[in-house]
Amino acid sequence: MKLAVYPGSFDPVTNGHLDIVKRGAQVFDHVVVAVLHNAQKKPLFSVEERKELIRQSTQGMTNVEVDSFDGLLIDYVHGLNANVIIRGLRAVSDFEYELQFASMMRKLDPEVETLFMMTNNQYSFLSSGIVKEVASGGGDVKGLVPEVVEKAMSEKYRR
Ligand code: COD
Repeated sequence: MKLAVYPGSFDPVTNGHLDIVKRGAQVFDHVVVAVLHNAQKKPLFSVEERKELIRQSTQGMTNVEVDSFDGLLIDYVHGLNANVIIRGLRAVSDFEYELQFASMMRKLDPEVETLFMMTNNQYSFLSSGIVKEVASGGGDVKGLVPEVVEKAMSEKYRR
């Protein structure tokens, strides 16, 4: 079985992320969307909330599973017995970090391949950060995030 891990912060998941999940699920038998549990960062959504939002947004994608991890990604990938990591690429600005990321992964385990999928053009400007910025100011994020995320963000920012 060809298993791939799509790791990220997903705070929150956007339609850009979901496009990568959907396309990844067409290439691999099984895709695990893995949410980083990063105690140092102050996320808008807890890990459980982020996982639930991804679960609701990937309903119907039968070969997609949602999980979380902490510590090193490579250890998590080994624990799943996976050998592919999916990453999304938006613009040239992503390239430097992603090259560093993929090179470090190869150094840690040459058997694990980091595979890049180019963003869908309509989502090339989209990031969780920019979506939060707009939503926190009361702006319209319709079409940029799933409806469940739109609702969850408006509840967070209303408080
Ligand atoms: N279109 C296409 N792809 C997109 C879009 C979009 N609009 N938005 C985001 N993406 C891609 C990103 O490029 C990325 O590949 C992925 O989706 C997830 O994005 P984020 O922003 O939610 O998550 P990141 O990039 O912050 O995730 C970083 C990790 C959590 C994977 C990383 O920090 C990690 O693995 N940490 C654990 C510790 C570790 O092992 N570190 C060593 C890494 S070398």
